[in-house]
Amino acid sequence: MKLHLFFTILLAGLIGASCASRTESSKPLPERPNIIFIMSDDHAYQAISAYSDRLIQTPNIDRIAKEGMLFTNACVTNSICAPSRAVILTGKHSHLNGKIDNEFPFDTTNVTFPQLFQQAGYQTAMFGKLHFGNNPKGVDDFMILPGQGEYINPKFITPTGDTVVIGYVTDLITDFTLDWLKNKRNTDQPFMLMYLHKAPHRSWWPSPEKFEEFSKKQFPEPETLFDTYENRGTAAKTAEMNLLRHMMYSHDSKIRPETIEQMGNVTPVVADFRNGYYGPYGRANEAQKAAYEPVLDSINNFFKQHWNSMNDTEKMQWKYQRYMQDYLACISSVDDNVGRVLDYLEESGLDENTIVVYTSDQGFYLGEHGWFDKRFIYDESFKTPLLMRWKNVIAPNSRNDEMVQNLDFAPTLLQAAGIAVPTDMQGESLLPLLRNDQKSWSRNAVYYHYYEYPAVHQVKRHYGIVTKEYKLVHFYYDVDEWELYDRLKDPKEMKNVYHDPSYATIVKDLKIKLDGLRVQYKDSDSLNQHYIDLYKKLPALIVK
Ligand code: SGN
Ligand code: CA
Repeated sequence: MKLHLFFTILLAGLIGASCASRTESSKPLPERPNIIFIMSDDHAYQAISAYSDRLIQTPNIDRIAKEGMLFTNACVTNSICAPSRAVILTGKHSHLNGKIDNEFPFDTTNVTFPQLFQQAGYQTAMFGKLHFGNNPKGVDDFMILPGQGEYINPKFITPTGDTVVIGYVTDLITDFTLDWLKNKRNTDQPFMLMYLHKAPHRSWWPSPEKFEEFSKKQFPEPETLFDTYENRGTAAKTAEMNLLRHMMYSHDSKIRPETIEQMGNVTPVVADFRNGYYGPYGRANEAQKAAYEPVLDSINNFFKQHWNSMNDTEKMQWKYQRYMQDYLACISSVDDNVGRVLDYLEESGLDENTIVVYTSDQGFYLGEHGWFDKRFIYDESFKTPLLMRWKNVIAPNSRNDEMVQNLDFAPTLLQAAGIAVPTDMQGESLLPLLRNDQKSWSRNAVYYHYYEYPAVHQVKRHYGIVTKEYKLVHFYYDVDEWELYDRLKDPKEMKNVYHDPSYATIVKDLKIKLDGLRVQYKDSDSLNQHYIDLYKKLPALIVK
C-alpha cells in the first residue's frame, strides 16, 4: 500500500471515530460508503413533489427523502451554474475559488473534492454536465457535455476524445452512469460518482413522449406572476427575465420562425437572437423530428389563431403554460431516470452503504415575480433542492430546516467517507444534521454574492446576508442600493423595508453581522473591485 494512502486511511479512521463520539448517535458510521452525487441543472425545488406537489409528481426523487432527509432551507452562495459547481467542488466561496461567473475560466490549481477521494483510494467518475472549459480533475472516468451541452444527439467529451451519441440527453447520461456502475467500475474499491443532468436547463427540450404528455396539461399560476416590482429596488425592475417581455417566441415557446413571419406583427417584440428552436431541434434526425411535429403543429396553430387577439394578461398566461409544459416535461424525464439508478442500487444491494445526494446547481423562477431564470438572492433562486439518503445513518422521512449551503457538500462527503477535510474549505459538514444532532450545528446566517453583470438577463451584482428571519442585500457596481426583506412577514419578498424606520435597528445589526461574515469568509470591497477590473479583461482570460 502506498504510504500516503496508508496515512489517509489511518486519518480517516481517526476522524470517523472522533466524529462518532461528538455526535449524539452512539452508532459508529459505516466505513467507506459509496457516494452518488446527483445534480440537475436549474431544477427548482417548487418542481419536486417532496417539497410541493402543486406542479408535478416526482416519485423517484421523493424516494430519496422518504428513505432519508429533506432539507427545506438549502441554498447556494452564488445562484448561477458554473460558479455553483466550482463552490461544490472546492468547498470555497466564489471570491476565493475565482470562478465568479459562467465566463471566467476555472483555476485548475484549486483542489477539488473528487481529487481527495481519488487520493484516498476511491474510484471516481463523472457523467453529464460540468460546464467548465476544462476537463475534471480527480476523476478516473468521465463523459461530460461540452459547456451547456445539447438535449438531442449530444456530443460528449471523454478521456479518449469527443463522441456524438444519438438519443435524448437525460436518458444517455443515465445509460453511461448505469453502464459504469454495472460493468466498468472496480468492485473492490468504494466509489464516488457524479451523475449530473443537463435538464431542465433552457431551452427546455423534452423527449417527444414527455413533450406530448405535458403539452396537454395546465398548471396553477404563482401568486406573483403579474408582479410589477413596486416596492423593490432598481435591480428587480431592470432584470431581463420577465416571461412576457423577455421569453423568446421561438427559442423558448417553440413558435416556428415561419409562423411569426406569416403573422407579420407579433407583440410584445422580443429579441429572438437564437434564431428559433432550430438550435436544439436542428440536431434531431428526420425520425426524431417526426415524433415532435404533431405537438409543434398544434402549438403553432393555436398561436396563429389566437395570439393577436389576446391581451397582455392572456399572453402572459399562455407563455407561462408553454414554459411549464416544457420545463416540467424535462423534469419528468430526470425523475424517471433517477428511478432507474435507485432501482439498480436496490437490485444490486448497493443501496445499503451508498450515500445518495439529489440537488440542483441552483433554484429557478417558475413564474414567481413574472420571471424565469435565477441569479437573484430572492428565495426561488437562492434556495436549491437538497435530499440525502444514507441508510442506517439518516432516519427515514427526516426533515431539516437549517440553513445549509452548496458550500457544505464537499466537507460533508469527505467527512462521511472518513477523508480529512482541508482546513481552507469554508463549508461545514452536515454530518451532525444527518445524524439528528442539532446541538452540534450553530450556523444562523449565510453569505451570498452574485457577480455576472452586465450580462444575459441583466441581474445586477449583489451580496448579502440571509437569516431565517431577514435578508439584507447590497446591490452595487452601477447602483448603490440596499434592500431588506422580512422573511417571516413577507415570505414572497414583495416589499423592501430597508427604509422603514421600524427596521432601523435590525438593519444596523444585520450590517454588523454581514461585515462579520465578509471577514470570516475573506470577502471585501477590494476583492469586489479586483473582480470588476478582471471582468474588463475577460476576453483575454478566456482560453478557447
Ligand atoms: C444561457 C441561457 C440563459 C441562462 C444562462 C446561464 N440562455 O445563456 O437563460 O441564464 O445560459 O445558465 S439560452 O438562450 O442559451 O438558453 S446557467 O445555468 O448555465 O448558469
Ligand atoms: Ca444552472
